[in-house]
Amino acid sequence: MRTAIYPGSFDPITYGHLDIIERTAGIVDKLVVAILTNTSKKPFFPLEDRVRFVRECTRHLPNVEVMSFSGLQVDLARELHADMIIRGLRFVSDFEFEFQMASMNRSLAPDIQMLFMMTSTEYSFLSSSVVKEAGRLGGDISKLIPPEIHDEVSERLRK
Ligand code: COD
Repeated sequence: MRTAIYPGSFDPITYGHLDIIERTAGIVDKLVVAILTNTSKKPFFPLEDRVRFVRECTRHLPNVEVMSFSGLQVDLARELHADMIIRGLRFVSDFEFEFQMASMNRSLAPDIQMLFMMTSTEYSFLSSSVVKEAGRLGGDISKLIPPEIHDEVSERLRK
């Protein structure tokens, strides 16, 4: 059985994340979306909301589980007996960050593979940060985040 973890902040989940989740779920037996408890990015949405949002948006995917985690992603991968860690790539700037993180992970846990999935063209500009900025300023974010969470996220960003 092939298990992958997809760690991230998901603050909030976007169509870009969901695209990576759906495509990965199609090639592994089990995918665990792992949401970091304390991120250096100081999340806008509390952890329990970020977890709930991802759960609501992935209900249609029977082999996807959602959980929170703290500590190192490689330790979580070991704990769950995962074979690989999935990350998404958009820009060259993503590559620099991801390469550094993958190299660090490799030195900590050489047995766990890092797999990178290239963004779909239509989501190449999309990040949780642009969703938050556009939403805060009253922009239409309905094409950026799934309908399951759209109303709640928009309303909270506008407040
Ligand atoms: N298209 C494709 N991929 C995307 C898109 C998109 N539109 N949007 C986001 N992604 C990808 C990102 O590139 C990333 O791979 C993933 O989705 C998650 O993105 P975010 O922004 O939600 O999450 P990050 O990058 O802030 O998550 C960072 C972690 C929480 C994973 C990281 O800090 C972590 O694991 N920390 C724990 C300590 C650790 O193990 N550090 C690494 C070794 S020292």
